[in-house]
Amino acid sequence: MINRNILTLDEFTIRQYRKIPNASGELSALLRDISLAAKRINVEVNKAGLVDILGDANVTNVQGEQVKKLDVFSNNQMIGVLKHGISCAGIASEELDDIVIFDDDVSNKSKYVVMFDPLDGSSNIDTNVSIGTIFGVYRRVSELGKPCSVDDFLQPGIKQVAAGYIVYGSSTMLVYATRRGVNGFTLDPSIGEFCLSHPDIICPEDGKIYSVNGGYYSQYDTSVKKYIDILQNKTKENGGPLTQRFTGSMVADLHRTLIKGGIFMYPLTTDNPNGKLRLMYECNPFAFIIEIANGMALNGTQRILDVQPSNIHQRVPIFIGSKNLVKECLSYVAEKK
Ligand code: P6P
Repeated sequence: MINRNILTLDEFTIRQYRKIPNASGELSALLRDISLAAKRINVEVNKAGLVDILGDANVTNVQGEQVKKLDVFSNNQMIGVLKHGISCAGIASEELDDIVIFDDDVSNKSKYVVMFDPLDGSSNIDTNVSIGTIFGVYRRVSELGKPCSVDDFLQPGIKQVAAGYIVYGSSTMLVYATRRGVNGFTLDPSIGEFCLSHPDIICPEDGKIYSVNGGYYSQYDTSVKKYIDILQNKTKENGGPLTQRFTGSMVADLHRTLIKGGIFMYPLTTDNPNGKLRLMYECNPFAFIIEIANGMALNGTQRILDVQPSNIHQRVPIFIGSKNLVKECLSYVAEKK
């Protein structure tokens, strides 16, 4: 029996808004816009096996990756709700080479810009593995009333006002963080609303799961190999034994890490000497969420959130999750530096 007294996402964000004097309500409206796009994406993701929305869109994105039709659909949904809302002056997307400046009277007065990966892990679409949407929200540094600019997007992750993700899995969940905390909302299809199911999420300080692509072991730096060996040889006496889980979908792996604890790693490899995962719309949002939830997120030498971006598509290595595991990791990985 579903408890009808559970707050919907809109009720929750409006209650948060009422606590903040002089708040404009734009952030509540922004999150509502994103949740609408998520519901529409969810419908298509859940029926991908039934209609001709599977497979490739016969285009490659700025990453040189084959774009799936659902990527294109999801990207268009995110842009549509943000462009026609009242809170966003422009966006950057994994799917687009350049930023999109909305440049209309309402958008130019909006306080925020949003960076997102509309459908991360999309290579897993055809095999029904959980995939997700990731977003980060920044207050503009450019003058309100005028079009936003690239400077609004090249801010370090610590400047995020909010960040979140939607995981399209056994259930569809929207998780978002502000500096007031991390909260998770599960989609109740019977009323078409995201409902508060995971209030005040905290990432456990320790964990029993490590998440890394073991197939690249030979390409990792010696210090990373050494740490992976340490993880594989933990016993009951020193916090083990650990389990390895790696789905190939960052949203799925990091949602598990946030809830159950553990460490997720995507280190440098010889194939990806700068790392594979993107700073602005994959690593920064999750680093913000995990830090607010009492976890840690590093690039091997510094906080992910302190990295000063030079371009919207730059990649970084990432070590993220339970505070004690990331600290232990750093003691090996930073040694190499
Ligand atoms: P690999 C998906 O393509 C993605 O960007 C992340 O979601 C995922 O964690 C990673 O790449 C998987 O990369 O090289 O292990 O297949």
